[in-house]
Amino acid sequence: MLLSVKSKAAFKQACESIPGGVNSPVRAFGAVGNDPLFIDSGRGCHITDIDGNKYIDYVCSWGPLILGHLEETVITSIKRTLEKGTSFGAPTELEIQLAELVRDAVPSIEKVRMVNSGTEATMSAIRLARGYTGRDLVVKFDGCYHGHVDGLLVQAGSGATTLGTPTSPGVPQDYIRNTLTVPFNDIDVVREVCDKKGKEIACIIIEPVAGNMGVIPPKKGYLEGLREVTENHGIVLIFDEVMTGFRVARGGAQELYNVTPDLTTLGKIIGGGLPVGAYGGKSQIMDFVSPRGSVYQAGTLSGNPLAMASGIATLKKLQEDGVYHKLEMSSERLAEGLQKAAVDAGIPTYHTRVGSMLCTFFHDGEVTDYESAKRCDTKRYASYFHGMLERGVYFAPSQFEAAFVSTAHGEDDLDATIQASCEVMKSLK
Ligand code: KE4
Repeated sequence: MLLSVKSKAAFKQACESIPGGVNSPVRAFGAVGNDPLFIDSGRGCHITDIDGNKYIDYVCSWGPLILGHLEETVITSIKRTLEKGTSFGAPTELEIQLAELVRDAVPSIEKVRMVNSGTEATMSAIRLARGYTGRDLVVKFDGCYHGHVDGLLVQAGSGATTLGTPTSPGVPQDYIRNTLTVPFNDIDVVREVCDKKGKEIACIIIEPVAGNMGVIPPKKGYLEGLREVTENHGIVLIFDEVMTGFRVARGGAQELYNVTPDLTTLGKIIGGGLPVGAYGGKSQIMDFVSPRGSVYQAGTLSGNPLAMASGIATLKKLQEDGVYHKLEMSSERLAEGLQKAAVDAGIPTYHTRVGSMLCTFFHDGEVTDYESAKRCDTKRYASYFHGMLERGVYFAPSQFEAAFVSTAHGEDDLDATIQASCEVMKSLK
């Protein structure tokens, strides 16, 4: 049994001042039971909680830490920038550097605007698509999560699904009226909706690899189909690559699947652990954004120097030869080991992986969309989660999330994770 006296005390105290004791719902262990662990520090692929328990970390701050905790070039970059100040509310050359690093990796992005979170990025991209097309309707996909944007908290994944509120209270019907939701991975439904309402649809926003209902790759030809139907109807295609950007490939899912969206949203990795989001795409569309154009969007700390410095160092590191090959080898080793552990124990699971994001679905059969994801045995996932935690492995506290491998995960860490999974899977029989 884990020693978690200090975490329990901290959680009790946190609940006095913070709703649910956390600043983001999915951290609260609501779906897996018990109180959340309060983390004291991280280094490499490890985190240590305030009771001194050390874990191999596969949450990686929900994706940003693709280089692991305290990566030296990132920390040096932040420290050096800090010595010159924290924020000026005026342009800095760091913002140009990060913008150019993003453009270098994602050629479809001709212009990019920095914001402070993935939510801000998707919210702004949708406003831009509406302003550019003069249309109101937005299409999203069941189980995809694009942050807590009012109009997108409809059949949303991640914490919204984990905590049983895929469509959140507090969002007026009037907002939802303009949001159409369709199943992920079914191109015929998208074609039908566009045939019926194409002239009213401003944009279709999708996670090109779904990462918020567990990890679900697009079916063969699906993204190409989306590109074709949006072209035909003059609909802005938005790839929400907040999670997949610089994760599944340096150029994101659009590089991996060779499908080019009109707009891309980014976050997580481009901040290297500090708050950054971004949206970008064709100049023809991006030039509608204020002050170049009239679609308004702003932010006090957008382009914050420390966050830019962190993102710049991270993206520079990801330009190095062999980084993505190492991530691929590590992720494949882990995925194969986790799958073998489940098969050897006779536990019905379905395993997915795209690059260094992966998922073990506790489901006997394929998981290709939200409906099949929701049929997972979340209780068994919770038992697995705690079994792994007790063996020093920290996976996401929800079946409807992804596990992330970083460049800091070494073979010993991966093999220890696989060994722990063999033991825990056997204990689930
Ligand atoms: P943020 O506002 O949390 O920075 O980004 C929202 C967002 C947008 N798009 C995608 C594809 C995302 O995955 C996210 C956020 N991801 C969740 C984890 N699945 C963040 C974790 C949390 O909510 O605490």
